[in-house]
Amino acid sequence: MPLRKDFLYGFATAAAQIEGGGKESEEESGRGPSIWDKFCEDGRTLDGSHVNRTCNHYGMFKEDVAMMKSLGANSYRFSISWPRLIPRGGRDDPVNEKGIKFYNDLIDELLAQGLTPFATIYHWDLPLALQEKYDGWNSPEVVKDYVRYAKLCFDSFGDRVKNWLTFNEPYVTSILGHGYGEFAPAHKSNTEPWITAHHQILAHAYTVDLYRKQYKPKYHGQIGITLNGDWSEPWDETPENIQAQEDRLLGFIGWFADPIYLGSYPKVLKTMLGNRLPDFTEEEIRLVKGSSDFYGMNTYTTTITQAGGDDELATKTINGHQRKDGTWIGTESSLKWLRSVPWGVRKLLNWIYKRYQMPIYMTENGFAIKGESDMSKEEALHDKDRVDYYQGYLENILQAVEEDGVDVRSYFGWSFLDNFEWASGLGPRFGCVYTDYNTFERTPKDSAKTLMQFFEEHVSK
Ligand code: GCO
Repeated sequence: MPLRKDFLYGFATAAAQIEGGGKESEEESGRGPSIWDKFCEDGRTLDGSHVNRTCNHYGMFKEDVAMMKSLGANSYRFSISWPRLIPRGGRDDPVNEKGIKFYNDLIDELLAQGLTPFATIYHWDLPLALQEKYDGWNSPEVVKDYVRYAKLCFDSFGDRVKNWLTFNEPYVTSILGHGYGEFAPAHKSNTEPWITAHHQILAHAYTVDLYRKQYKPKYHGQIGITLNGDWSEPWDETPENIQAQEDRLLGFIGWFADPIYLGSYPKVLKTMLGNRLPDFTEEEIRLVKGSSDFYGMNTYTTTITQAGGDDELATKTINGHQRKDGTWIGTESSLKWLRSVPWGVRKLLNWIYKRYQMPIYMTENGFAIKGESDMSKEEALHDKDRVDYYQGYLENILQAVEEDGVDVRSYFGWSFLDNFEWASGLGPRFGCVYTDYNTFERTPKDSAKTLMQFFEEHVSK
């Protein structure tokens, strides 16, 4: 049983990470600043790079679509920039027509080339004005502003975009943006993560309700959320470490997936957080439960989990890549949290499928090779560790589908281009296509071919 005939495959990107062509062109485009512009201006990126100058996808989208097409992709996952459409973000604020035109042109180009658009409504670039006005995701006001923004997306693009993601990885923006202060808006707090997450879940649920009532009947599209999550193995087989592994998966994935697919926050979170975890009203939870047409899945690595730790932001577990016997799992990458552990993805797919029983759309998976930013372009094009990563992960995904019966319906490699890796700036390279940051020239790496060849072979004709 190979992959489904309608399997979607290609590459994933996010607006803030690839669109910027430089300060002037961004200003000219009418995009308002996001919390990431401020983050960069405050000097918080590792290499001093600025989100307004990344890969110039804004100016080069036609070439990019043509390249994806020539590589063999049949779909493209991109995100829409809220401050590009509504520069100040609020429900009564003016719309930037140039922004609408940009995404219209992109979508039309994709369709003309036969690629199915898969659009993320929010991939972390909150309009800065909303952060300043009412503290962004901390305020329930943001829910209404988000729904208006999503409605604008459906009204403008819904006739052609049939696959929608409300949010990308609310875990990351909540924990890293509002807990550890490592991502925008750089807040350090042990209460904000659960409030900002709660508001994202509500904004998601109200938006899905709107889509299902007003747009789905005429456009027949589908809508869901995409969550990050990595498999974890227990440190050893003692009951406390087996429990820690389960707690880790629930605190990481279940925090969002449990309310959305099962109707309540996981017990472990309630026990750990007490009244720091907000409650849903009955009316809210009726909307939240069942508010995703599929399970959107981003995954990168596997960790080893141990009970203990005093980190109240991460369900009191310790996670790393070192086993009890001192050996390490997986190939190293350019980032500490990421190692290539192909066998973990099959276990994770099984865990998710069993618990939530939804069709799975894999919306991100990828690797940044250690030392790649110091390599010459020639060296970087032969990206063996990334080729190995993709081959290993894809074989395991295929086994999950063929042998375990997991229903997987898409796969998007992260990422199309080397791009702006948030707080790490332009250092780590995740692209299957090499970006020259001086000239914006793009050149496919070996991994782009590996990836597309795999689907050419395994998707039913
Ligand atoms: C994500 C992030 C991406 C990152 C990627 C690599 O959705 O996880 O959206 O933007 O670049 O995960 O860290």
